[in-house]
Amino acid sequence: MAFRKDFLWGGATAANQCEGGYNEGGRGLANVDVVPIGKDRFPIISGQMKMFDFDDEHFYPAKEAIDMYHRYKEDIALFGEMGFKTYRLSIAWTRIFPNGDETEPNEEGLKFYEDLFKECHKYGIEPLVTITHFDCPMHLIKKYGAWRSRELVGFYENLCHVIFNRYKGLVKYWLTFNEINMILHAPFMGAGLYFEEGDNKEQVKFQAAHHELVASAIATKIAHEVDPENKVGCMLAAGSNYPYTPKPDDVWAGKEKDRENYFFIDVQSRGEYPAYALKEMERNGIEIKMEDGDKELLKAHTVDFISFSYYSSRVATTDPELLEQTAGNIFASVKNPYLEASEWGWQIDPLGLRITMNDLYDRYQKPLFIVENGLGAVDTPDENGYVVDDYRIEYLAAHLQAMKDAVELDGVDLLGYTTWGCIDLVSAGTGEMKKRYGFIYVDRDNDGNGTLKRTKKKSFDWYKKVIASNGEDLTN
Ligand code: P53
Repeated sequence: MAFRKDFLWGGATAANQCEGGYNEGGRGLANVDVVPIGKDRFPIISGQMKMFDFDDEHFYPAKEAIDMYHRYKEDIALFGEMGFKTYRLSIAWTRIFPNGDETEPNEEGLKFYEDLFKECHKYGIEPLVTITHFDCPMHLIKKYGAWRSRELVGFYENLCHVIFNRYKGLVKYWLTFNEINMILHAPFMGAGLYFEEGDNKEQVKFQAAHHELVASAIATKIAHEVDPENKVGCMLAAGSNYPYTPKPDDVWAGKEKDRENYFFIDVQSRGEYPAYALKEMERNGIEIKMEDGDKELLKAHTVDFISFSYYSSRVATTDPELLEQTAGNIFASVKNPYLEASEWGWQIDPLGLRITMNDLYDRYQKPLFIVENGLGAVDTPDENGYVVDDYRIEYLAAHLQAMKDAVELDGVDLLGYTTWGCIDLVSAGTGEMKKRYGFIYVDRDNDGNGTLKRTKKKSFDWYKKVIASNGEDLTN
């Protein structure tokens, strides 16, 4: 048997990509609400173009998303039918603290998630909760400049106090920041950061990252104090870097690229800034302002497990001619000539998952949790809404086989696996509905048309069988 008996099979979503109900239940506005679909999306998410509110020219897919705010019971019932042991979701910060800096939380928001968690437990589903999945209250962005300000640490701490106490006994698995390394690639979407004239962008990003890292350690501390049963994880947008050639310069480039990502997890898991990062910051004139006690906090409250998303491996080179980017991905990467790509240009590499798992396990020696993996593809439903998504089954089966190899042959300790977008939802990178990951089809298009009706795809029954066999039966 490859997987532990209590292996946490499931699926993952994020509040702003599925809930909708953006102005209901007292909810405040967040960065993730005001990122439109279309050509301005990338300049906005990367902090080059300012968008602080809705305008009439753009369409904002997160406003209604797939309306899970009103339909979560139906959706969780379907997850239960597939046999999910866990459901990864995120809390919308602005449902709990609409502005972010209030002293008292919004009861309606708290109640919404309490009901949702109880609904999960009805089906024996353990919630896995991301405290922030890219979202930052708009008010905190306008008033404090988001995570560039130290004050955000205190507001995040308040949020943690409230949710850990309120959901004690209902939630045991927590992730502090989704894809914490995304702050480097999509600073507005990832952390509410935008830049002013004359800003040293790297300085701003790394100072903001320090605030998130401290906030993450404080969250871990409080989680353990409130309930020793709580398990807290960091979350990395992972995918190991391959050197383009055996040329030592390319190998070195790969190592540097990996370290760009590992930096965050090194702090969260080993509890201190790694020497290579300190040296590099020194060379680049980046100075992290720390407060007394920060270093001790980071050291004392490291994470219990390492979670990550994996969609693809990456390639590094020093050859400028090859620095062509793979299309449709926030992470610029060099094309790997040995791999096929998805319709969005994301290169498909199941063995890369095994490599990535081994790299992370070798480095941290803590249990891993794969909290995102999947294929974004165009689905064509028949007249009954049924989708024959053999391509998705094929992608997932190959990745599950690689994951099994990492556990069975390499001895990696793995807590669970949640596929990304187990129900179709809005794409974070592009804002499209058309880029679907789900086992459950949602009738909605890029422009917001559709009945929002849910239908099972072929992969629904396949994944059900995978879970029932605890990963033994991967056949289509
Ligand atoms: P979409 C880029 C690269 C790796 C992970 O992405 C990424 C992104 C953002 O596009 O984000 C994670 O929706 C993220 C999810 C996101 C998912 O990957 O662009 O945690 O919110 O939806 C897939 O296809």
